[in-house]
Amino acid sequence: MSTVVVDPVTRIEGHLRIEAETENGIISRAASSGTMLRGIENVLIGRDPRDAWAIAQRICGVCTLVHGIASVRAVENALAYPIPPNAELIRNLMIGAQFVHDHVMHFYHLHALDWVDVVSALDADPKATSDLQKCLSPWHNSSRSYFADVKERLSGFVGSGQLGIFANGYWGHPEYKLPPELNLLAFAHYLEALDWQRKASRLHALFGGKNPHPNFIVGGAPCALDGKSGATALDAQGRALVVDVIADMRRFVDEVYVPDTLAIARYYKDWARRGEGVGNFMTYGEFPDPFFGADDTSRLFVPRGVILNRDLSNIHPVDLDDETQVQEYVSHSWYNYSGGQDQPLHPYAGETRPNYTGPQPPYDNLAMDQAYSWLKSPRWKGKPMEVGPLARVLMLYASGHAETKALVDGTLSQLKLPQGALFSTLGRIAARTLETKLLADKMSVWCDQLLSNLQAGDSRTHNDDFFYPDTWPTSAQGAGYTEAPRGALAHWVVIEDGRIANYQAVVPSTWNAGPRDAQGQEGPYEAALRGHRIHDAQQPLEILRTIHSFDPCLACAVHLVDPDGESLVRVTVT
Ligand code: NFE
Ligand code: MG
Repeated sequence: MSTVVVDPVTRIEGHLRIEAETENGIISRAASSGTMLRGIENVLIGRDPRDAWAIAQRICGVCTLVHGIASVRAVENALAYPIPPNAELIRNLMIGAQFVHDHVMHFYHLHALDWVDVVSALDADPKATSDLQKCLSPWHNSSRSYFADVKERLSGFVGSGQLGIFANGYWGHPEYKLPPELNLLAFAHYLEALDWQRKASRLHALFGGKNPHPNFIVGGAPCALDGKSGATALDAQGRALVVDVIADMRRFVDEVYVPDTLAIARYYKDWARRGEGVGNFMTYGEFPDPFFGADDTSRLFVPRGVILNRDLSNIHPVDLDDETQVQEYVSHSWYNYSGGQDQPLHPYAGETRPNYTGPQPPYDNLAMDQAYSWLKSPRWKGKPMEVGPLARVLMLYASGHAETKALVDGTLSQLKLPQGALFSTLGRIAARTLETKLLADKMSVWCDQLLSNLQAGDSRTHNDDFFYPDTWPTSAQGAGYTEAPRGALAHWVVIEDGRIANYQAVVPSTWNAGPRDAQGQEGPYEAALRGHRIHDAQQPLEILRTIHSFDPCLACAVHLVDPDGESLVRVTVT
């Protein structure tokens, strides 16, 4: 047996170590370890719950808005404080924009280089690349001279010997299968996506004042639409910009992201049989009907539920207040629980008490039967759950959403793959692309609704009802959910005498990247790695492909900073 260690995994947010034990080159078991501690949950205790969103949002700089949303919803849920339809629409638009921005960035900047060999692009013929682009979509950057120019820029990089952000790739690895022209085309779009995302961010700045970390408010959205309070983001110019930004997002998704995903997937169909994972999927759901509000979870655009053992014929209901459903274990985590290490806790009663028990860095290997991660192990009714784009697309598909069915079935038939191919590394990537298409289109609908509300004279964006702590119950608790790009996210808040008595966030990357539980059940990353054949242990590209397909964010997952924490920068093989 040998062990492949990837530490840190790069092109993610935060600090992740993967250890994979291999027998004859095949992974027999793996450990996923979050190696840095941060402390946001504990920072929130004792504060005014109306301020929690601003602090909670600092959990992450990637999914910058989702913790703000989960936080204001938790407080609104606890204090039964409804918000007006326009606020719901603005939140839907902001969450939608986060998805589209985040997924495109993940595909091109964090994941593409696992599949696209940048150095091979130097062998591409610009004319053939131009023909390929014209065949894939009507995207405007398609001329021979455009691709000749991109190739020139790339050879400047390589020729200078300074690959910069492209250094340390496993270029030339035999698992790279794309022809040079597709490599060049994808590289061109890598650069274009950097520019595109700058404009996409403006939607958050318009509604929330800034990006990253737009502003929120408990009880609504913090922007005026009536113009009474002076300047408003949504004056005629602002409205035109929102429409323009959404059109720009949709064009890039339709003409670049979707066709690129399909074109690349054709060469990697064997990845539809790798990286299956735990086979259980969970969504909290997202995008409330603006007229019914977030508490009416029967009307969410992405439904709430659980799929067990890949059985799409049965959706199990999820209740965030039921203390027997969502629970976190710390049996293999560097935390203490006051009631016993193997006794899982529901987040209302959750505890965040760091307890590092070693090994002392630098260490060679983790002991998988002991504590080995700063992540907890969340479980739903005791079972590990995969969350994220695949879970959401499966939930839409299983609940009969016509557009999703058409998109998924169309994609499978174009790639000549069976439905079972969805449960894989490739399925996860395709699901992310398809949900981006669904949501970018949906954003136009929410935008139209918002503009017609305004036209009809409803410009309310927040609840003006009396909302001061002396009107609150002495004690209250609430759960605020959202779907973050990486999956189901919720915050649980307990309020006593107007202050936060307990605050717990259970985060998508914790669901996916968490360690084993008291029963020894693996988390989704760990399960997904089992069975991978590693072609070259010095270049563990296969591990990166499957781990990146989940889009890890360890800043989110641990959300606790150890000033003395060291991280090891190495890839080792023992
Ligand atoms: Ni930091 Fe996050 C998303 C959240 S991942 S990126 O999406 O919540 O766990
Ligand atoms: Mg937590």
